[in-house]
Amino acid sequence: MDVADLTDEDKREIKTAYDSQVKNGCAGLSQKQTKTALLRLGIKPSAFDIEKYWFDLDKSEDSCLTLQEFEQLRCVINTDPERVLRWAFNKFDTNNDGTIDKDELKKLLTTVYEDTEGEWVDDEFVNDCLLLADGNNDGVLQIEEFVDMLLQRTAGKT
Ligand SMILES: [Ca+2]
Ligand SMILES: [Ca+2]
Repeated sequence: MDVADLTDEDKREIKTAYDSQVKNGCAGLSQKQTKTALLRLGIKPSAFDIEKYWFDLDKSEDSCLTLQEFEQLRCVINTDPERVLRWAFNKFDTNNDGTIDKDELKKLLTTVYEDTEGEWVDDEFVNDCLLLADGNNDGVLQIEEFVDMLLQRTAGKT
């Protein structure tokens, strides 16, 4: 979808959601507020959609999203989950060896599940995910294994 395809009503809804999250004295939406505003529009962003959008716009993490940018995000979100996941894979492959190992996977799952307290993304959980997704049994995730794992999860399959 393109911004030009939005109806006046779409734009009103988007503006209402945007305005509901903008705090006094701030020039726009933080990542967290953007997520809340999208949820108000009935859109559930994946853990990486918003981060990647910030990255694409070349914004720093604490910079804010304008209404115009929020409209664009509304149009491009959820269009290409695989591309977003491939981006996330490279981001979390911190030692750049082309695979996600256990430590990298743990950080990634913590982000996916927003479990900053480490409440239930523990070593056992990470091991289970790795076992399930590791199709060729080499103990690390290749990009295809990783994309399959998360796309299946978001599609609600087992
Ligand atoms: Ca790696
Ligand atoms: Ca593997």
